[in-house]
Amino acid sequence: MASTKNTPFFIPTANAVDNKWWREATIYQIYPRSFCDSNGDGIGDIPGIITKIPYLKNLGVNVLWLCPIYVSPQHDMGYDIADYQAINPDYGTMEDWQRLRDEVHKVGMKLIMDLVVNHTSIEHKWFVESRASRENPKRDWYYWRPARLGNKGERLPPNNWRSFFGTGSAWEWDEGSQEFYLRIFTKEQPDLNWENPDVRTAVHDIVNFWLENGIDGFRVDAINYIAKTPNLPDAPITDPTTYHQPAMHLYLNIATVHTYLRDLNLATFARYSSTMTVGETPYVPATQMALDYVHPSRKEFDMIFQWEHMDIDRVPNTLLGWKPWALPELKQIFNRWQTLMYDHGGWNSLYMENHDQGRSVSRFGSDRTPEFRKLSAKMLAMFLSTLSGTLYIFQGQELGMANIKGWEVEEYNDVVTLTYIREEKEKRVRESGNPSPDISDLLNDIQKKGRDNGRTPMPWSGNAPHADFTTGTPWMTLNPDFRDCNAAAAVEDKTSVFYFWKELLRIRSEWKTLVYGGFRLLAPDDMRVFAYLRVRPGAKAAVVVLNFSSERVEWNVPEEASNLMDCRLVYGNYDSVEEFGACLILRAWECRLYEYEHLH
Ligand code: TEU
Ligand code: CA
Repeated sequence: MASTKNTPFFIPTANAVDNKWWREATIYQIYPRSFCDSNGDGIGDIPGIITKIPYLKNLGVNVLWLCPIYVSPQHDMGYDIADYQAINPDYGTMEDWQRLRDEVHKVGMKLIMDLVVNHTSIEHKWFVESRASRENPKRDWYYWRPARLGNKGERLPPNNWRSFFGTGSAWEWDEGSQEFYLRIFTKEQPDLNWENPDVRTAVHDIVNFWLENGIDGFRVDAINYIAKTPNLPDAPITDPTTYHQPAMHLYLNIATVHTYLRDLNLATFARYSSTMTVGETPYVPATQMALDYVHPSRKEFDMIFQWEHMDIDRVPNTLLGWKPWALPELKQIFNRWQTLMYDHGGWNSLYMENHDQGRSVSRFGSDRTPEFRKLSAKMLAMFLSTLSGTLYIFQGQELGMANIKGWEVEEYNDVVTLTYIREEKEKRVRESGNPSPDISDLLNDIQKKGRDNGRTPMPWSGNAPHADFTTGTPWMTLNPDFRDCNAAAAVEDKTSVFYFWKELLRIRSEWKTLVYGGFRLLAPDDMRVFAYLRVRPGAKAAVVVLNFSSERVEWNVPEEASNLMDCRLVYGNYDSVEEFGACLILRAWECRLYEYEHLH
């Protein structure tokens, strides 16, 4: 491409790069219940996971992250833990788990687990004791408060906090001991009182138990919720229609969280040489607040899961309301995070899916036709794998799995979805007086954002009846598209989304600029094309051009990139491409990765 100018690229100072293994790792998230069933009871299990290690090794991932497999009554699918040091019998035994750990290590991969310690299950022995009486020594392990008396003498929760899961109270009345307990999530998930040092020590013990057992790290659930504003003050009234007010600012990112996390780190992870931690932290912006969690000098986490891109299509103040989003906004979100971490020595985690989210292809790509599904899944794979940070793939993402189509509202299982539907329905009944209002539009929200979309069993083959996920009756209905989208077909087909991921992971493992380099956004306002440079002093730079639309786009290479000379196409999702010139012709969902000699 002809260059008129020869202005050097801005090359930011390289971030602190050490030899921590997790920076270059690709982490594969397993949702055990839906991964692979080995004994025909319809529930995925640990022996099933073991049989799939060769498949994962073939894909090229380095780490497996298991969603909770501990004893749990499963009110929130294992995120309500009743015993942190025992395996849920549905999933196998401790011996099975040890075998999994050993097999994973044998092939050179690592294993991380999920730590859920903002709350326990109501069935955990700590809570059973705690609720037994007001005098119980474990009473103070949770937040117990007497009722507040309303104007008409009615019993009200101790403060006006709204639950994170919906519009009801964050408190639950306990008939037995005549007090309320705090539970930000479901009523089966009472919040632990981290102000109590015994609670903190007990959590340290759990972490050390698993580290002693040879795990390589933890994903730490909802961890920015653990510190609550002292004395639990009322939230300001922003919704006059109800007593229960949004109160996130009173229980998210409260200052003491950082003391707790540093103590946790020093008592546990810091004592082991090569572990990794990733904290799940909804509603942390790309500011100093994020660095406070991840900067190495802070000794808290290695990285966090930021949420801004996952929230881009959510109607504010609703659980699952879906709204359209615009590409420039997505670009700014990634620009902020990529730049923040690079410039300040922090580190990003890169993900577009997990067990709480709709499938990325259905939200950020297109599942309108099988062809678009494949193309846009590949485009999104290129996007994620050409950014700086530790890369995460959620099970099925490597197949380009799409959201569920064709289910009725009644077929969804997830507690968040059910709460959303129930509350929206109640609201409509209240507002219209009609006892059975039309709620069919909610289906659209759920089809985009419902958590069940990511939780359908893995389609291992195109064979009926259950895609070889189980020989029995699956605990959850499979995504009906498994004949078109399944692992066996993908592994056979060199043009599959699976192979595209595999090749990207190979490229990424060799081209460290993709992992460590600086990020420079191009054409920020373009509504269809997301393009950026990845630069690293002394190394070949990368140019990434992604068409986030089903349209054919004639894209004029922006002025600031017009001195790219001798670009070489490294990879793309179409067989042939038109030359990289001043104007690129990009077909539907086309993606391209170019390399060029570095410029100074
Ligand atoms: O999630 C935290 C959380 O608040 C969201 O993921 C939430 O599920 C989403 O906003 C609803 O749409 C973690 C776990 O990942 C999730 O599965 C658990 O339900 C939650 O914590 C409680 O443990
Ligand atoms: Ca099973």
